[in-house]
Order: sequence, then C-alpha cells, then structure tokens
Amino acid sequence: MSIKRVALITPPYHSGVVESAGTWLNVGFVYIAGALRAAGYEVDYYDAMSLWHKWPEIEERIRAFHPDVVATTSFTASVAHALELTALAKKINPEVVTVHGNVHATFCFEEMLQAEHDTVDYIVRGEGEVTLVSLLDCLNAGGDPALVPGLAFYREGTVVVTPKAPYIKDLDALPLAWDLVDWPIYTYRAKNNARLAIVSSSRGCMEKCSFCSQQLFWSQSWRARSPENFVAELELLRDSYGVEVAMLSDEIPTFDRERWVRILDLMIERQVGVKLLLETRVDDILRDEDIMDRYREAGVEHIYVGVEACDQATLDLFNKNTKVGQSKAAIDIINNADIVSETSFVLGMPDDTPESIAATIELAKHYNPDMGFFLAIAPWPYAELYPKLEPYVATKDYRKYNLVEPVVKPKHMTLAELERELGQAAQQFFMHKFQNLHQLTPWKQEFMLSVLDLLINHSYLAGQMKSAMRQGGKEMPPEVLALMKSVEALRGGGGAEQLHALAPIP
Ligand code: B12
Ligand code: SF4
Repeated sequence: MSIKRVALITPPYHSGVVESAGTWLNVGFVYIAGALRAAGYEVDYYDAMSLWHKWPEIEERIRAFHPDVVATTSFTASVAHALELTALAKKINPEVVTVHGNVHATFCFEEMLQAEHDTVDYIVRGEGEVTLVSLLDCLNAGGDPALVPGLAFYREGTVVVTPKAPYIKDLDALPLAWDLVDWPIYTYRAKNNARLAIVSSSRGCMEKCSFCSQQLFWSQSWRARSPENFVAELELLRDSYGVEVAMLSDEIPTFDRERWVRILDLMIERQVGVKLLLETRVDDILRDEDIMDRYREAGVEHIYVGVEACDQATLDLFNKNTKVGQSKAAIDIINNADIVSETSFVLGMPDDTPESIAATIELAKHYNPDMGFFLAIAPWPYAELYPKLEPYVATKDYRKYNLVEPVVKPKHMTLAELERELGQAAQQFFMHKFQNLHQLTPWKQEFMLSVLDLLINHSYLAGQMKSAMRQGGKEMPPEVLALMKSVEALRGGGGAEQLHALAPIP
C-alpha cells in the first residue's frame, strides 16, 4: 500500500450553540497535521464544520484532493456526522483508508466498528500524533496494524484492540501546522470579529468528575508545555497570522501555579498582547486570588469555571470536589479583577423539577457570573455517572448529546417541559443581567452588549430572548433598548440572511 495524502476533515455537525460566539479552529488537527507532515505525508486540513460546508461541497473537496486517507474526529454529538463523512469517502473511493479519533471513538470503538466496519477502517484511541503516523507508516511498510499501540479495527468478524499507547511526554517537541489553517474564517464575534485561535498549553485533568469524559480520556493525568515554548507560540500566531484572541483548549491550564505565573509574567514582560479566554477550576481561582491582577495584566479577559450545581448533594454526586460556597467566591474574584466570568449549571437530572430549576436560576443570579448557561446533562455512555442516568436516557440519538437538547428524562417532567424550563432559565438569567448592566465596568458593558446581540440574533436562545425583550423591554437600560432598535433596523434592512449561518456562546 502506498499512502501519501491525508485529508483531516471535521464533521459538519452544528448544535447551534458555541458557534455563535465565534468560529473556532480545530487545534487537535493542527497538531496531527504537524506530525503527519514531519513524517513526510501531505495533508489537507479541512474544517468543514467551521466553514459550514454541506455534503456536496465536502464531496467536491475530497475529490479535488484525492486523498489516500480520510481521517475525522468524533466526540459524541458529532459521531453520526463523522460516520457519514467516512461513508462518503468510501463511496467516492472504496480504496481510501478511513480513520476516526477523539473521545467518542476512543471509548465507543466497539459500537462504531460493529455497526460501521464497512466504512470505518481504523480507530485511533487517545492522542493522535504518534499513533496515526505509526499506523500509516505500518500500512506503507506492509506491516500488521495489530502491532501498533492505540488502535481498534475490525478484522475477520471481530474487533481487534491493541494496547493503550503511552501519552506523549514532551509536548514542546510537537510541531504544529499553523500555516495550513484557513485564518480569515476564524474570528471572535463577541469582540469585533477579532482574529481567533485555539491553543493548547496543557493536556489533561487530575479530577474525577463523574459526568465528564475528559478525566477518562487523559486517565486523570496532566502534562504541560513549558511557559517559554507556549508564549513563543502566541507571539508567532500574533506576528505571522494576526491572532488577537486565543482560547485555551486546556481542561486546567492553571493546574501548576508556578508554571502559570511564569506564563503570565512572560506575557507581561514581552507585551504579547494576545487576549486569552480560558477555562479552569474554582479552587485554582481561589488559590490565585492574590495574582488576579496579573491575570488581567497578562491579557486574560474571560474565565469559565464549571459551577455545575448549587447544592452540595449534586456536587457530591458529580464528584466535583468543590464546596457550594467556593463557586460564588471564585466568581466574585473573577468579577473583581474585571475579567468576564462565565459558568454553567448542569440541569435535567432525574430528580429535577420546575421548582429545583427555579431555585438554580435564583442562585445563578446570586452567584452573578457575567454569563451563565443552563445545560442539559448529556449521558456520555462511557462516563462514570452513566449507570445512574441510564434508566432515564430517552434517546440514543447521539446528535442530541450536545448539552442543549435534553436526552435524560427527569422523573417528574417531560423532555419538552425540561427544554422549555432550560430556555426560560437562560432567558431569566440574561434579562436580570441586562437590567443590571450599569453595575459593570465600561468595557464589560460593551462586551455584554455584543453578547446580547449574539444571543437575540444568532443563538439557540434567540426565540426566548426576543420574547423576553418584548415583555420586559420597558425595564431595560437605554443602551440595551438602542441595541434592540438597531438590531430591528438591520433585520428590516435585509440583514437577516447573513445571520443564518451563525450560532452562539460556549
Ligand atoms: C475546542 C472545542 C470545541 C470547538 C471545536 C472547533 C473545531 N473546529 O472543531 C468548538 C468551540 C466549535 C466546540 C463546539 C462544541 N463542543 Co467542544 N470542545 C472543545 C474543547 C474546549 C477543546 C478540544 C481541543 O481542542 N482539545 C485539544 C486537542 C489537542 O485535543 P483533542 O481535540 O482531544 O485532540 C487530540 C485527541 O483527541 C486525538 N484526536 C482527536 N481527533 C482525532 C482525529 C483523528 C483522525 C486522530 C487520529 C486523532 C484525533 O488527537 C488529538 C491530538 O492529540 C473540548 C474540551 C477539552 N478541554 O478538550 C470541548 C469538547 C470536545 N466539546 C464538547 C461539546 C459537547 C461541544 C458542543 C456539542 C457544545 C455545544 N453544545 O455547542 C459543540 C459541538 C460543535 C458544534 N459545531 O456544534 C465536549 C464533548 C464531550 C463528549 N464527550 O463528547 C467537550 C469535551 C467539552 C465538554 N463539555 O465536555 N468545541
Ligand atoms: S469537569 Fe473539569 S475538573 Fe471535572 S474532571 Fe472534567 S475537566 Fe476535570
């Protein structure tokens, strides 16, 4: 077999949620493309998801590149589209080698291969850089993939699983193919369409949250790049590609305080100027209260912390390893540093009722993050919490496992009722927020107005937000009313069509 050309294609899946805040690149593919090129392969990095391409355009691009391998990425909500993609690749060229990777494929390889082995040749379990190159080198050499660690594939009626591949030790040594990225499409809508990158400074998490896939994917381990290596990358992205804002893909970038402080100091000393959006844990924020001004000075503009629940019993069920009071304290610290605070609350558990959801909304207002999202629990079939949720799982249609569409039916509510409650929760939270806009600093007010624009025009909450604005419009501050008017004018002036492809906030 002679393999030379590899197409890395994101599945054209859209949940209409995160995508409204901006267009986000696939940094996992930037890493894999870098490793493939270093090993001599030619790569097409094709982010069909972010380009909003449909099947005919995808088919055209595959035909034009004429790949020997089509590789795609499957988290749970996107797996159906990823499978459709590899089926299309086989239809175009039955000789093409198809590969799936990412968290869903890593854990649900058996189910995928049993059902789709005609069109799925290999599943890479775990990190892709070394395993994919080893697989392709092995196929080129006429070797046996059963000897390559980190794979699953179907052979003679059974699923072959090779031993787990070790995690990559030196993340600094990995080459990234930033030059393959189609930069103009990646913009952060919530900040004047600033050029947006996703970067990875560390991989993994040592916690054990029972609903989460990431601690399983990384086997509760954590590795990081050196501060110098990471900050040099931000400078490269700024100088070569005009990147102004970077979201960290890390589960917990702040885990090692000494390393994190060095990153902040380097960003300040070298005046890097790239704004950072990141996610971390409540306890790291409490730990770092004394250096929040350094976060801000270095360019950290937006921090997401996962509050998840407002009562201790649910936090304990989630194995969250946080105490109720800590979440409010962490959000206060972020707010006091004039950094945008964001959190989410996981709802739709079997015991949830309209009353318990109403209580969560009130607590969310009291916690006072700038952005609060009310998510539907998604029962990843491989998560530790799954056995407790399984009796209540209403559908195995993974496309709905996107944290927005309810798929777990509470004992005392229908799915439709739950969906309505979740929508109203967001509506009530944000109406409260916008009524109190004056309490924020000027730059946060401006940011929140662009968030409002995204919410009422481009997000899955658009319907609820518009009706809430109609009902509660009189109580709105003048700048919010002015924004609503200008938005109406835009829509009346034919601007609506350009909004169709936009989705919302993480
Ligand atoms: C960046 C990101 C996104 C980007 C994706 C951009 C893009 N163009 O693809 C955006 C913001 C669009 C996004 C959206 C969503 N996301 Co998201 N996202 C992430 C995030 C924060 C980082 C992923 C990342 O880049 N990691 C860093 C890279 C280096 O690691 P990696 O992606 O795992 O890739 C490595 C391996 O997995 C493997 N690999 C991955 N793919 C492949 C493919 C092949 C062929 C091979 C060989 C190997 C391989 O090799 C890579 C390098 O080692 C993760 C959380 C996290 N911390 O990981 C959530 C996460 C992946 N997202 C998640 C979800 C649910 C969503 C949404 C459904 C949320 C929503 N409701 O909107 C949407 C769906 C997308 C859509 N279009 O609607 C979940 C998935 C959970 C699950 N178990 O299925 C995660 C884990 C967050 C969470 N809450 O748990 N997301
Ligand atoms: S939810 Fe966050 S802290 Fe908990 S295990 Fe997952 S990545 Fe770690």
